[in-house]
Amino acid sequence: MVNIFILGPAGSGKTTLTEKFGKYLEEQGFSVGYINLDAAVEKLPYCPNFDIRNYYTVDDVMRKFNIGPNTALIRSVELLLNYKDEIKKIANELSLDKDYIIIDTPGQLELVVFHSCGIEVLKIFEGKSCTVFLIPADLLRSIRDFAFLKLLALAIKYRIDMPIITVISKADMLSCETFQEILRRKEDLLIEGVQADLTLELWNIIDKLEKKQRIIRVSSITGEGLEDLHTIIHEVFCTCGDLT
Ligand SMILES: Nc1nc2c(ncn2[C@@H]2O[C@H](COP(=O)(O)OP(=O)(O)OP(=O)(O)O)[C@@H](O)[C@H]2O)c(=O)[nH]1
Ligand SMILES: [Mg+2]
Repeated sequence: MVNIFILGPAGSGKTTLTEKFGKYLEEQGFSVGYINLDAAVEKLPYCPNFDIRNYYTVDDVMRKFNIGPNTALIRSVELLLNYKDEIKKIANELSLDKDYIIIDTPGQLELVVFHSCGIEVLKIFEGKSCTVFLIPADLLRSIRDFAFLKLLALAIKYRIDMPIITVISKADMLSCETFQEILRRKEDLLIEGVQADLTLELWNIIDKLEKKQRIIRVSSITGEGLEDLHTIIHEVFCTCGDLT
């Protein structure tokens, strides 16, 4: 059994991928459990085995504490820890008969990774765990965008201390050719200027520190990359651990 946390910037396609990837795994004959930790989501495309909204929603939090939406989002992640036992109970039950548990995380990435309570929530889940970090294709316009988001993925890996698989989500919005073209524009980094120098340095750090992982492109619309994603999750836990 593997816990798969779906993490990424707001709107990067976490909830949609939770449903599509889960369905893909089920079609391959695996059994899948679904957990929703996002108290702000209105509608879910999948039927969760655990849904934090059965305990509270962000609207409830705003009303109860008389606070604005942004503070309520922070409070709603802190409140997850009050339901630690409930989450643990369901996760343990699911781990008995599921091959995978997919965990859909709150929209705002920073709530999960900046706040220590977010990290504690991830630790509620026992056993093998990995994170799928989504870099949405619509945020990728230049090599600098890519360098920045890869660096963020690396910082998150450092922060959560768990294998992290970096994936380009919404791949249908960025053709392979355009993406390759963006990568080829590494030469742009040589253009004089502080930003360019910095980007080059950052890129070197990424190359040096990041365990090499082939780039996976996934689309929940076309189904592209779902098989690759499954393969790489398997590779994370196989003895070779080679993700190149
Ligand atoms: N083109 C395209 N759009 C997608 C894909 N996946 C999701 N979307 C769209 O992106 C928007 C956000 O998708 P969600 O799955 O709600 O993203 P999220 O990361 O869960 O969003 P938050 O939880 O609010 O941060 C929706 O309009 C989706 O229809 C994809 O693979 N391709
Ligand atoms: Mg979502």
